[in-house]
Parts: sequence; C-alpha cells; structure tokens
Amino acid sequence: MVHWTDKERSAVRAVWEKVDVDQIGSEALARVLIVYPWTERYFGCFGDLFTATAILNNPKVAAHGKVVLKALEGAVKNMDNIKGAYAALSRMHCETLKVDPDNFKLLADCITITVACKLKGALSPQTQATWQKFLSVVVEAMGSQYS
Ligand code: HNI
Repeated sequence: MVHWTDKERSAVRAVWEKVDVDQIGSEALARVLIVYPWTERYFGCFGDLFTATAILNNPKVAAHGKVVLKALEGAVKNMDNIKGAYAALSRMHCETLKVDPDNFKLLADCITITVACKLKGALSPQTQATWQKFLSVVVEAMGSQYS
C-alpha cells in the first residue's frame, strides 16, 4: 500500500483546491488529443477532432474532460484506497472501452502540465513531486483491472 505523509496529503489537497475542474479537465483532455493524436481513436463519436483548433473548440471534448477530472476527486478523497475507488472505472476502461492502459500515463502527464501552466510558481518542485506521486497511484489504479 502507498504511504502518504501528512505533508504529502496536504500538498495534494492544496493543489486540488486550486484546480478549476472544468477548465483543467477540458484543457488536459484536449492536450492529450493534440499531443498524442492516436488517442483520438477512442473518441470516434466526438465529431471534428481533425485539427488542434477543432479539438480546443469541441464541446464534447470539453464536457468529457470535466467528467474525467471530476473523477479525480474520488482519488483525492480516498488516498488510502485509490485502487478500490477506481476498480469499477478500471474494469470499464478495460472491458468496455478497451483503452490501452499506456494512455493513462499520457493523460496524467497532460494534467500535470495543465495544472503547472495555471499554478506557475505556486507549484514548487516539491509539490510537483508529490502531485506526480499521487497521479502515478491513480494511473496504477486505472490499470489495476487489466490482466
Ligand atoms: Ni476515461 C469515460 C475517467 C483516462 C477514454 N473516463 C470515462 C468516464 C470517467 C473516466 C469517469 C465516464 C464513465 C461513465 O460514463 O460511467 N478516464 C477517467 C480517468 C482517467 C481516464 C480518471 C485517467 C486518469 N479515458 C482515459 C484515457 C482515455 C479514456 C487515457 C483514452 C485515451 N473514458 C474514455 C472514453 C470514455 C471514458 C472513450 C467514454 C466516453 C463517452 O462518453 O462515450
């Protein structure tokens, strides 16, 4: 089981409190689709994803980005059992959506970059380290039901 110090718990909470879920979610998902274009294959019903501009202005990308980031709240609130909190979501991504689990890390990196663009100097290297530790546990949990 992952061990969290009190300092790490409060660092994760502090970043989360500064995150505007709607904005960061939309921007992070758009970033994944632009930087790693092969991820578009999972979003065939989202309409026009042909250019970066189209992705950035696509309302379905924006809406889904919010849904994904809102799901992170479950991890922030269950830091001692992220795997349990994400078991059903992991199974769904594996069995129904058939998302390659390598993509979870790509999304996590895009979330960190989007958060960093917003927080700027407020995201110290130490806070970034803790935030990335947190997201790596999320990535592992999202991959936990793949066999
Ligand atoms: Ni993901 C649906 C959370 C990574 C492709 N995804 C969801 C839903 C949540 C969610 C919540 C909605 C579930 C429901 O309807 O019951 N996704 C997460 C989280 C991560 C993640 C927390 C990683 C941190 N998803 C990814 C990645 C991809 C992905 C990396 C593909 C590259 N997700 C999808 C697709 C759907 C989806 C596709 C269904 C979308 C739709 O509306 O049809």
